[in-house]
Amino acid sequence: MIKLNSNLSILLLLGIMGTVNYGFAQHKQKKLELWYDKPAAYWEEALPLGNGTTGAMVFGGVTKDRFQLNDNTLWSGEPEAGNNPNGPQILPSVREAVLAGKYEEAAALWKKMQGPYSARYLPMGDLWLDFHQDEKAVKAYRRDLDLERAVSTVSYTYQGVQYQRESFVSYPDKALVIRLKADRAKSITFDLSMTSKLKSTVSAIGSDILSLVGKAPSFVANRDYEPKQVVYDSIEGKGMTFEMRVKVEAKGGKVQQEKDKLRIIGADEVLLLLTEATSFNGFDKSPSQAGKDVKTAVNGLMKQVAAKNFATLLADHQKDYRSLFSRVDFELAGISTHASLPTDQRIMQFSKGPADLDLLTLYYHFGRYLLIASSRQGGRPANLQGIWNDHVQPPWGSNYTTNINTEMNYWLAENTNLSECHQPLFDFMEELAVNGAKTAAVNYNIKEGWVVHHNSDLWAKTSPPGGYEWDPKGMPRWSAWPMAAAWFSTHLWEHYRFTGDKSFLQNKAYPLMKGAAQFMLHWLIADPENKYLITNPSTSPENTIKIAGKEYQLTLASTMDMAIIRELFTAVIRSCDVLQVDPEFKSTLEQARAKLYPYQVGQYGQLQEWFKDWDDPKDQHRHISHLFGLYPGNQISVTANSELAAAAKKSLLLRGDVSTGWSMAWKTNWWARLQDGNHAYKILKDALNFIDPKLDRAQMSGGGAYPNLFDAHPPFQIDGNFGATAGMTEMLLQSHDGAVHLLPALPDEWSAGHIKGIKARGNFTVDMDWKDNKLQEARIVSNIGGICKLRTAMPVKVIGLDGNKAVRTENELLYKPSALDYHVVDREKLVPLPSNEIFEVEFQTVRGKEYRIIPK
Ligand code: FUC
Repeated sequence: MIKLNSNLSILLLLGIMGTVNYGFAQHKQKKLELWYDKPAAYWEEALPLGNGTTGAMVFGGVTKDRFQLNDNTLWSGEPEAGNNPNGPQILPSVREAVLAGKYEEAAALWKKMQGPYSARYLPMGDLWLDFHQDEKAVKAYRRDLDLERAVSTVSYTYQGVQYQRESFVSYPDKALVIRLKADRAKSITFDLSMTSKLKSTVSAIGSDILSLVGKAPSFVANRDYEPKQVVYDSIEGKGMTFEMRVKVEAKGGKVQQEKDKLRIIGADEVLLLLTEATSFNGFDKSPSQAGKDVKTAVNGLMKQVAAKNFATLLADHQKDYRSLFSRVDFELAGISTHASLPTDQRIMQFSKGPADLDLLTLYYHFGRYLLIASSRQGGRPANLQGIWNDHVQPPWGSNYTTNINTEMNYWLAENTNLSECHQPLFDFMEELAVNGAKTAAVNYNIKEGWVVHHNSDLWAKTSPPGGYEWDPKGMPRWSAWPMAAAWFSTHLWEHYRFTGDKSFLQNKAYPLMKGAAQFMLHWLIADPENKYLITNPSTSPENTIKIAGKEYQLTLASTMDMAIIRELFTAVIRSCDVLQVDPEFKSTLEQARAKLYPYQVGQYGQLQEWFKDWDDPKDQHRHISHLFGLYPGNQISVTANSELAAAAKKSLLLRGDVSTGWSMAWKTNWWARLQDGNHAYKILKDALNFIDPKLDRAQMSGGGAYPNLFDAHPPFQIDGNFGATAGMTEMLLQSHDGAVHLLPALPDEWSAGHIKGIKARGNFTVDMDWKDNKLQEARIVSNIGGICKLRTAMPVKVIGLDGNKAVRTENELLYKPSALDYHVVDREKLVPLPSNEIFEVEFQTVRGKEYRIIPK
């Protein structure tokens, strides 16, 4: 085993990099791979594979290898709406208490309106390969994840034989595929077994298949991640069933069945194929009463995958994966000081010297890799842990937490050219709209539109959640938040702005967006003291309001509420124009939007979080929800509403940089929007703070990266990975503000580099090269035509315009935020914004044509 804990060994390794011989091929270390010199001892060291449904964490063990497995439809429980018919009686008293300033009373009343917490996303099981080899006698061990191929490889030498195991999870063939090879015949011997933390039985089918049949609990009532006893529903049969099967195809040697194991003896090469199915049959169907036939499903899947040989399976997997991953290329020039180190050691070194820019671009690509692996068309959206979870009681249920986390999972979908991977969220919204219409009617007596609260699950739960089982009361400061349908709906509009897909807008997006807006029209109430429309009750997610030394959970008209509603109404109003529909509804929305309680700039020059200037300048809370309008919203920018941008900047400065993983990722995006590349970059660097998985550090501050580059809240939460990749893209390209802005927030230390294949609103594909911190050349492909307004830091020339006679029309996808009404307490307190010089050029594009942009 290679140990790299001394400078000498680092030098030795530097010497051999690029030519290490692993027997089967010269392994040339690749830029886009995560690699390690020892097996994973902790889950956060294992490497993730996935196809949007099946997730596998590869440990690469030598004595015993482990593939920890998930299926993203395996959740606890059954459909359970949790709606509360007492809501319409209670709501007026909550509102009255809020208006009277009796916030404690309001919070106590709200608790009576809460339903259950979400169901839990569950681990399916483990596949074990027991080699009985002595780890100490292993040489030249290497374990990697190649991001260009989505294949993990483990290789080592043992007693003079070179072994190699390659694994991948195929989207076209819906299976985990593992191939074991050795460079000497008859050398592959191991025991194959399966286990699950859930109730299960294992049996052999014929001589070459193992099957694990399991049952999910109805709910999990225990606060330990690994409860010793999982509570199953007392009603016989309730809860989901599942099965996973593994088939052995051995060349040479023999396969024997031994109780619930298969023993592979003296094979030359072995192929393992694993497929699985659950009885999940739709968000509104009981998986036990009206579930899918698991056996038939898993049989069908196995038949499909077993019909192909390894080479075909791999080729089909590569073709599918690369069609998404290879769209983008991103490199930063510079000396990568630690390029030769295993990835975990590289992360440890990251903060110590000049920045390892290649690690940063690896982290960037890893974000895209994870989205492709956890969110594919036809599947469920990525949850708090994507699709990878090893806990029976995962943190926060590994659910869909909707007050930031689920949305952040999709921030990179459009701008990093993975639009298709956004689809599972849109499909989920259609289910949420069905349940959310019932919650709106039952809980609030609102008969139009749909609502989603703080968290959801496989059953598309929409009711306001209560606490966990051990804290049945829950917290109104997160529960009283009916804003997720509205926020999700802005994703539909963004998808339209990036693709220009009118049929998507008309058929899928508009009905959902309209429903979310209808709910909000009913939810808003007139403030009795002035002309404004406000929300009541209202929270600013998970933060408390401190007034005269006391902390409260609920109030009215938080800045985030108003910003989300403004964003949604704008999107629906514009959709009405594009689709030429619903003129009356449009005008109702326009009138309502004009009356929304406006932004306030408070006493410290900060963007106010609350209805009144209650902001605590020492508050370091991870949620800074009042900056929604700066990002991901498109209301505040350096050029549009710049005083509000200055106030947002002050809020960010007050909150500080270091926080949980996802919070830092959000901050990266905000600083990018403020066009301060150096500050965005500083926070990115903080996000690569090494988090040791040995330490139990579940906490609300100080996130970073685990050895496998998974984002640490801590604990592991995938949103930080996605948010950081989105943020790096936002540093290099923006298009929310009426123009395609090239290199809007380039940090000084990223002096040279290139990025290719990223997307701007208006459906432009953008490539850029820069050097000495200046744009050298950009290439813009116009995928649907339309005017392109470009913004750059220097005057540029557009090449390729010749013969372009198309008529100029406004590009409705590239609009500027409208001017806003707002109030500033003291203009003297406003902090300055970067005064970067900006040049603009506008040209009509033709569909399918490429334009070159060079400095003048
Ligand atoms: C929200 C956040 C927490 C965590 C959880 C899943 O509640 O406030 O930090 O990310 O979601």
